[in-house]
Amino acid sequence: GNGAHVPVLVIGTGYGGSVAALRLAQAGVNVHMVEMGMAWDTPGSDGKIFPRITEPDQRSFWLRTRTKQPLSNFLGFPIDRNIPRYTGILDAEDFSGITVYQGRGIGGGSLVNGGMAVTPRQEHFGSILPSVNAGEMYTTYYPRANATLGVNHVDPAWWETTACYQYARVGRKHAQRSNFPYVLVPSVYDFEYMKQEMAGSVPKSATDTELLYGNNHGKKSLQKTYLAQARATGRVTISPLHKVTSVVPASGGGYTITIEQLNTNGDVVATKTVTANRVFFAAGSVGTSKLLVKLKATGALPGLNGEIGKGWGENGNVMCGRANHLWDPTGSLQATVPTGGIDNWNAGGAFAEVAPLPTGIETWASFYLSITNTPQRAQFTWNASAGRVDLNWQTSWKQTSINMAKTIFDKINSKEGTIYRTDLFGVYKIWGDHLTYHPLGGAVLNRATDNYGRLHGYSGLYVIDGALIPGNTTVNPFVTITALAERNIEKIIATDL
Ligand code: FAE
Repeated sequence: GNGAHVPVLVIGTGYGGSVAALRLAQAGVNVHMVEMGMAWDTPGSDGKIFPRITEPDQRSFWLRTRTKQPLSNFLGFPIDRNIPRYTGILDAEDFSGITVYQGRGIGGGSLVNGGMAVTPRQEHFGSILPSVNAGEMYTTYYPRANATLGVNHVDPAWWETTACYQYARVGRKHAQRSNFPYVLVPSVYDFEYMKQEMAGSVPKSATDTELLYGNNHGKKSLQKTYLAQARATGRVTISPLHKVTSVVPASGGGYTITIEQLNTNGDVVATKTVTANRVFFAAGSVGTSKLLVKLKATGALPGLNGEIGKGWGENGNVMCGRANHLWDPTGSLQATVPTGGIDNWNAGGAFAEVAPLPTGIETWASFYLSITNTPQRAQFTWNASAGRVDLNWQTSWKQTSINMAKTIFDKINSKEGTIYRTDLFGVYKIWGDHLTYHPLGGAVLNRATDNYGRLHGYSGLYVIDGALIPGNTTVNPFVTITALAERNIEKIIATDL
């Protein structure tokens, strides 16, 4: 409540925040978590908590009156539609050069993401987090993260035959015919549940176009893993629809946190202050960076160092589709959870996930989200006249990512005698170069913070989310965010409490 004092306040309930809350609670510390999004525990009028990808409604988007679907077009036609303004689950946050997609609600990105739970190859780890001991990560913290996240592997024999992964097998065939390795990747979607979906014995989720706006079954979001364990300790409370706007040193020690309570229209209905001995910034790369940049520039935390806001990258995300021949249908039933990728990282700088196009009809299209080794990094800055934080990313910077993705798809197209789809992101537009799903950086480890996420300039302030990672993880990021948080919180509990 207003005026309360808590030992630890965690801003945000995504991967970093959930790791911090669970491990602190297990160490006997009471934790309060503040989450700007909704709780996502109550069904809507259709009896479901989350809508399908094919039927976006008010639950789908954060405070928008029109959907902003990542795939904006089909057969060249725009598919966005008007929706009531609501504190929905997916935020398509627009900066001048890029739209950053993020989850909003208890569980953060785990509510909306594809569930691909990929540990980077150890040989690449030095390029991801150069100041972190790789040996410890691969023997202790990656295994701990994978176990607690409930990561599982698809049964290869089932994958080879099920109708819902025909699109993935077509993706593998084309990769291998061009001599690219195709790797099956682990997931937090329960593949035993998916088998039962296909057998017709349980309610369908991934095989009924659920993803992006939440999964009603099957996906082990943080609500079912870290946060369930955290709540079970009895030491963790969570306030949804509460947004942190300020953190300042308190006169008696610790910090005073200002929090706005929102209604589902996004209006501020109350402003509260709480004091805490320690504050963990876990609002995601964008959320944490925006807060820290504003607090430094406006004099709330002037002692933060000059690295705040720097080192932001988008994991080199770029999307594209290919048009297959009529003898290569990708299937009208496509599980929304991707299971594999094409690895051309060392030779071409690209790891391309073979993604679904769950339209319910045969499209003869293969669709891909590439993660690329682009060197481009952007910076968040305070725009005093507009009273907001800007990001200086340029859309043209995606050209390096496009070139890297082309090392895979130009070769496949030439081998198969096929072409790129031009109807998915507009009219005659091949590349989805306007967005990212993987924001990383802005308060980089060992620069804005020490080597364990302690913010320079203020004792008791920590960063513990994707903002710590300088822009790229070579693969999908949440396992690395989780593992790094496990490493850092272990050190912080051992030495700071
Ligand atoms: P995050 O999960 O974003 O959590 C931050 C939380 O803080 C959110 O719940 C915010 O609402 C909340 N918040 C922000 N500001 C405030 C504030 N001022 N006050 C209170 N609360 C606040 O951060 N990654 C993978 O590894 N595999 C995938 O298959 C995958 N697919 C994805 C698909 C989509 C569509 C999207 C959007 C992302 C995907 N990702 C995937 C990325 C992954 O979800 C993301 O890297 C992590 O969720 C980031 O974790 P953090 O803990 O940094």
